[in-house]
Amino acid sequence: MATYYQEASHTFSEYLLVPGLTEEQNIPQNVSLKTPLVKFRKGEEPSISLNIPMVSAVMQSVSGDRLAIALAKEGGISFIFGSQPIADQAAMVARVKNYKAGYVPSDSNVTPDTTIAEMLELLDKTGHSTMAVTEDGTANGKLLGMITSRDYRIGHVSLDAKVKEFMTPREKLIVGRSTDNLSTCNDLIWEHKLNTLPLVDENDHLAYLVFRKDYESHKAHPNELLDHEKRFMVGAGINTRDYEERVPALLNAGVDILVIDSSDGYTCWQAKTIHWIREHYGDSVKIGAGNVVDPDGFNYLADAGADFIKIGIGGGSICITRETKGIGRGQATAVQEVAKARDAYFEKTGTYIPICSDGGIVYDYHIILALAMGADFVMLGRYFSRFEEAPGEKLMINGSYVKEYWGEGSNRARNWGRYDLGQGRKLSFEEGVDSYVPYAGFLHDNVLMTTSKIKSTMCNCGALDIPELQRKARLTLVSATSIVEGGAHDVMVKHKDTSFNK
Ligand code: RVP
Repeated sequence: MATYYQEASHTFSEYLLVPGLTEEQNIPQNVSLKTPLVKFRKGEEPSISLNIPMVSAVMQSVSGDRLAIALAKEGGISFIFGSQPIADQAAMVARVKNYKAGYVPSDSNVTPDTTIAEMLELLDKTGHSTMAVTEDGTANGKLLGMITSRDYRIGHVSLDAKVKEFMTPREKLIVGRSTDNLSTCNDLIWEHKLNTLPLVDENDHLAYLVFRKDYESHKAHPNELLDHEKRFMVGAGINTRDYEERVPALLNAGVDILVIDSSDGYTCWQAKTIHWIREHYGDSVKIGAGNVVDPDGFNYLADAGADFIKIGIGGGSICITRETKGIGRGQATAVQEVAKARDAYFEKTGTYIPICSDGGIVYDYHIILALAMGADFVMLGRYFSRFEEAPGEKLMINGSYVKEYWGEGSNRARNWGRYDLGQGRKLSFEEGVDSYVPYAGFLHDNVLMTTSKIKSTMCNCGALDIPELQRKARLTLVSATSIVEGGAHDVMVKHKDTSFNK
């Protein structure tokens, strides 16, 4: 006979936190959101931790290289989508890894013999008026000078004139060494009142440009998630089919962590994929697995060797898996059950495996509920898809800006590998939709707001970090009527809030 769970499964909106004692030290400035990303042994430190408990979904409409850089700046990590050719995904990873915070490869380069007309054409294309003048006109050629819009006056110079007549020649330039750290660069920028500092290698070839404004931005991001070479960290999604080719290519591009991307991860194919990685790379390659919704799924992937485990089936905003296939579980219940299994596994083996609540975060407060219920971090799709840095198109619909957001199981993404159960990559039926979400501006401003709400609630619960929140949290299920009571009620609201994140 089938097994029946006695309790209904619940979602986040059905819970609230009951505040605990707030003491003097419980102020947002003292709260740490640092959280483990990969498994670790009792008493040891994880080899990778996040500085904020937020990662971006393995989706075409969410995790491209631009969003990955913006999120790493804030202390989280993106998993670059795997539903694209291996070379394209590896190139995206490489772009994140090559983006050195504060050090910019010069993208507008000319030679001394470039004409002013050609230079203006380049300016039009890149929008950058500060150009490096190199021997061969490349970003890493021998540096011969710099030219900026202050060096020539349009309308007063002949378009046939050459760059060399107006540039600041190399001997008059202040330059730094490619090995200089940012604070040395910043000292030079201030000392010589520069806007741009070129950095050269031992052969006087151009390596990077450091801009005054970028140094200031670096200072404004104290949570940056950096590897030991001070490059941004980035993850990538893989599938259980082409990993023998995909994994080496991603590692070659510098990826920091992988995740097997699937709607149902309780499968022998996930175990096989992890075993293959362990066989070829030992523990040096970090790999997450999932998704699961119960202790059996968790224990299976834990025993297979996963470094973190993702929870969630059918809760995603664009996901129709529950409707099409009838599988899934209320996200809050799934997190609670898997958290119990994770704690039991830790007790039994001494290994702590972080868990990630994936999908179904609608309001910011859902994030803190997921954390309080035991998640170490959350994965978000819709949330990030609304931002300027997300790959979707920004459009004006009925007078408001929106971004496109589509599921990996939609006909648009055609990521059938994520959903197939061994039958091959072909269209069976859609498990996701194509949609619009309200445009919400830049990632930085939104993440700052979200994390400040999380910190504030943690103060209400008397918690200074996530483990303390998990120990102290007291959660209560709420009735349908009290959910109504939670919103504005019995008043005529003047300005209806149309934003999705409260
Ligand atoms: P959400 O944040 O609620 O938008 O959910 C994002 C999650 O939804 C993803 O991380 C993934 O687990 C799931 N997803 C992605 N595509 C689809 C689909 O097409 N069904 N579902």
